[in-house]
Amino acid sequence: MNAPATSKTLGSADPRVRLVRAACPHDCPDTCAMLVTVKDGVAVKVQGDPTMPFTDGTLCTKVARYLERTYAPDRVLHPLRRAGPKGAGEFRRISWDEALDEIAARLKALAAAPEGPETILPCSYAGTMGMVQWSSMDRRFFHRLGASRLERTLCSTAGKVGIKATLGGSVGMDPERFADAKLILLWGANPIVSNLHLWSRVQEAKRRGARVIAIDPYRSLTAEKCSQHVALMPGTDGALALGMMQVLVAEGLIDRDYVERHTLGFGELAERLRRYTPEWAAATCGLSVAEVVGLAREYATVKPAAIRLNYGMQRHAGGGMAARTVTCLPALVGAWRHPAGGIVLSTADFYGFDHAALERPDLLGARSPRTINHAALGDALTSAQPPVRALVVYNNNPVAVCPESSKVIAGFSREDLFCVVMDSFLTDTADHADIVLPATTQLEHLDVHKSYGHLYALANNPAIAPVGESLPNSEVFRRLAARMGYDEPCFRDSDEQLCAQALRSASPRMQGVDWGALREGGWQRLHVPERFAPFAEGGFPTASGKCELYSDWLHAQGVDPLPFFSPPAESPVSNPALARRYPLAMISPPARHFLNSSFANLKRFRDFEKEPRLEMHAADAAPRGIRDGDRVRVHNGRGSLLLRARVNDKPRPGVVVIPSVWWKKHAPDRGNANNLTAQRLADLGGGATFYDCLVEVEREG
Ligand SMILES: Nc1nc2c(c(=O)[nH]1)N[C@H]1C(S)=C(S)[C@@H](COP(=O)(O)OP(=O)(O)OC[C@H]3O[C@@H](n4cnc5c(=O)[nH]c(N)nc54)[C@H](O)[C@@H]3O)O[C@H]1N2
Ligand SMILES: Nc1nc2c(c(=O)[nH]1)N[C@H]1C(S)=C(S)[C@@H](COP(=O)(O)OP(=O)(O)OC[C@H]3O[C@@H](n4cnc5c(=O)[nH]c(N)nc54)[C@H](O)[C@@H]3O)O[C@H]1N2
Ligand SMILES: [Mo]
Repeated sequence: MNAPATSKTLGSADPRVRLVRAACPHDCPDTCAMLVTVKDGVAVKVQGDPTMPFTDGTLCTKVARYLERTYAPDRVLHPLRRAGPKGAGEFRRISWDEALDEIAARLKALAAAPEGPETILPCSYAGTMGMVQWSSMDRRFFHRLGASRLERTLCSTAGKVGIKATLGGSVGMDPERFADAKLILLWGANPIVSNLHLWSRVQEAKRRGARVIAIDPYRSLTAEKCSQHVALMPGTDGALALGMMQVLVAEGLIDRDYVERHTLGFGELAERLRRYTPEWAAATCGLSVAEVVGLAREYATVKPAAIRLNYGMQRHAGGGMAARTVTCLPALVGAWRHPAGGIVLSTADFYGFDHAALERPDLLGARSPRTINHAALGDALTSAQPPVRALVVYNNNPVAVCPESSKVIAGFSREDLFCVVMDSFLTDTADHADIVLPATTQLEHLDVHKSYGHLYALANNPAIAPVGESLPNSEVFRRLAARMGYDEPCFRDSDEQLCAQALRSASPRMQGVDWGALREGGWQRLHVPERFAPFAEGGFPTASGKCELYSDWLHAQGVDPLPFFSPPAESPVSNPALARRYPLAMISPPARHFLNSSFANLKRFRDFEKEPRLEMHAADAAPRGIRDGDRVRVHNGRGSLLLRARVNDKPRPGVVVIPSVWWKKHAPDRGNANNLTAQRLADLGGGATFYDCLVEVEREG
């Protein structure tokens, strides 16, 4: 355990007051640098670090109130053992020794049984993004054990693989440069809600005369403030990009020089584009031909042009190919030439953190345990062979966030499944646990962070001692490893050592980023120029070094090497019979005051969001006799859900929106949007397809 540490550079006149440099742990591209004021051992204030350029002194409404989370009255303070039926959330207090002894005994017995350790599954995701608490000692533990491996596909893998095909990795333009762009496309992105510090850059660009266009089926808070809103049908982004590309080629709007020097396969792409007319694209997307053609012309002629692609557009069956296709656009018009031009979905691969050192996959030895896809956890828990017999959940609330809840809940309700949940709160998932272990929040543990939305590394110093008996994830796995008899030295590494290991890297961009300095200063920019134009002279991290319009890498995986339109799985075109029964496309993007399902337990944030709601267009509400404020039942073949209807014309016709992710136990009928979503996987990366979901809506009562 690490003693709370203070940065020497942050002195205070009052000896009882300390200022601690910290980092926001949440799964958000902004990864803010925070300053925590501590008085007499109690955290009394959190604020955005004014010296950190991307954070620029501000935090979002949720994290500005992080103290309410840390000191919430409903924090789990002690280990607990189940004292009622699964799901009832009835527990009694036990000691850490009792809890860890029992867990180790159960895991040992399963590992020694004929089916072996594959019947054990770690189940973790993005509750915290710090390297130590997210993926270090835990991974070492499960690798050593030989447990089933979890493919963590809930969020981004389809898009990640899609852009890897085109650009070579999760790289792109520097989000800090958006302020200098003259045209900004917010493509499947709602930065006011989910990427607030990028929005400040977009506003700055607007003040300097830039046009900002939202491409989104929903008139989000962001779309409302844009110069133009292109409201396409969900899952049709690939078609829009293909139609735009045909216009670029047909009208001679291509940057020939850039394309010749820095792309691969333009000839083949141009040939492919013949089938994708703007008329076809408009019909497929539910747009006018003028919108498609106008967007293409503006994109090619206004420079510099920046695209913020975000994960909303890849939660569909064709999401991977859609992300790959949109990502071809900047090279065609030479947008990469300028630091404020190009596209960015994620900046994660600019970092060279040493994940192998943290996670130690070598501890598997020659074993190659099965993998289980997180997006199909419901199926895994109800039908995998050999069955999953023990589940260790941390940084994750799968009962609320995984698709097709009926199956997920059936799995978690199995009496023969031994389930451990490590969390700071009694979530929907914890209610199903046999043993609950209290987890520290970010103010109570040490960590080191990268970001997927800027180019800085951050340190998180613990500001206060753990609340109650809570422990960091890393410490729980350290103690479990000792009980299992794992005597490799790596199981005794401290959190401090783990942070240093994460940063030990030969990557040129990590030059000068060192744990001692980072811990002291809180944040450091990667070794990249201030006005960074990563691909102005090509140099993409693909096999060819070029932007791959034609991808041998995809071809080798049996995927079409050229961009093509891969439609949603649930749409009138791909499944007309289903669309007749369930004619509305449902999406469930982030609610502004929740962070996935985090913060949704705190009354303040629920009050901001009021109640679980379904937003719809009058053109869909009227024929169903639904008026604003009515109670409605949303349903499909997978489930049903009771909500309050908001008839506000924000979703385009044909689309309904359920801001998410509510805890089920706070909803009128103990359900949330994932009662309706499907476990079907996306075309690339095995990604989840939360927004590929047809439903019908009826007035209730
Ligand atoms: N406040 C808040 N911030 C968050 C989160 C949160 O829960 N709350 N979650 C964090 C996480 S984990 C992530 S991954 C990011 C997500 O960040 P984003 O990817 O920005 O999030 P989404 O809201 O899923 O998607 C943004 C927009 O995409 C639209 N959209 C949905 N389907 C489509 C489509 O097919 N095409 C197009 N063009 N648009 C579509 C939605 O209507 C939404 O307005 O945000 C992070 N930030
Ligand atoms: N319908 C629908 N479903 C979705 C989405 C959607 O848009 N619509 N979005 C999807 C996306 S993009 C994502 S990323 C996933 C996110 O799903 P999750 O990764 O499960 O994220 P959270 O809901 O924030 O829950 C994480 C849990 O981790 C806990 N936690 C936080 N820090 C720590 C820690 O240090 N230690 C331990 N032990 N626990 C900790 C929190 O208290 C919280 O209960 O949800 C997905 N589900
Ligand atoms: Mo996510």
